[in-house]
Amino acid sequence: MLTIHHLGVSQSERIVWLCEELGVPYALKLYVRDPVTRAAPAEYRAIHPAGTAPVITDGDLTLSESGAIIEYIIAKYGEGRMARAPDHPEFASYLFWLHYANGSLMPAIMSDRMAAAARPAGAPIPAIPTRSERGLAMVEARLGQAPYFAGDELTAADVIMLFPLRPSRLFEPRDLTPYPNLRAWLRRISERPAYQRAMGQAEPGQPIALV
Ligand SMILES: N[C@@H](CCC(=O)N[C@@H](CS)C(=O)NCC(=O)O)C(=O)O
Repeated sequence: MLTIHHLGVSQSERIVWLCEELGVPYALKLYVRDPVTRAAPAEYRAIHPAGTAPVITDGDLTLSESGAIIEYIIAKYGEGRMARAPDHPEFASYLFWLHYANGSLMPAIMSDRMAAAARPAGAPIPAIPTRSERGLAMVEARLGQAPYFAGDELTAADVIMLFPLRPSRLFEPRDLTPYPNLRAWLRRISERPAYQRAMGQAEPGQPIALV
């Protein structure tokens, strides 16, 4: 059976949610971050040399990295669900958002955070939109065209995009008032029974509503 090694408040939430959406059976093992450094505990780092969440084990396989895990589960257990095949009109959109989430948006958010932390107090904020602001503008435009990133139905592209877009407990709260389409997407996800089940198990006691 698939085991999801879930580090509290981390990107491994994605994998729990994906399995709940697909109805793939899994065992969930919970790990707690160091309360001071927020790092994964030694027990977690011992599972895979990358030392980061998520990690899954499946028989003899131990796999790290959100995108790889998502593609593995979709290919092995998805039976064509939650993905877009090459002959689907949304195939390219599916690929774009599936890779944009961790390839560009997450690093952009992290580098904006670091730039803000390094800026001397009172220093002017650059007037040009940062990469993450441009990313949010793209997200808002896309979700104005379709309810989900790859069209009419939820796919793995939505699953991977959620973590950098949630007004998160990890990132600074962001005012989403200028992004009504993004807020509607977050609301749609919060209402999904599979998402509610996933969060109930991965983060018991935490609020489920995303907006
Ligand atoms: N690109 C990696 C990023 C993994 C990552 O940075 N995970 C964070 C949790 S959100 C983590 O493990 N932090 C704890 C640590 O580095 O000790 C992925 O998507 O799997």
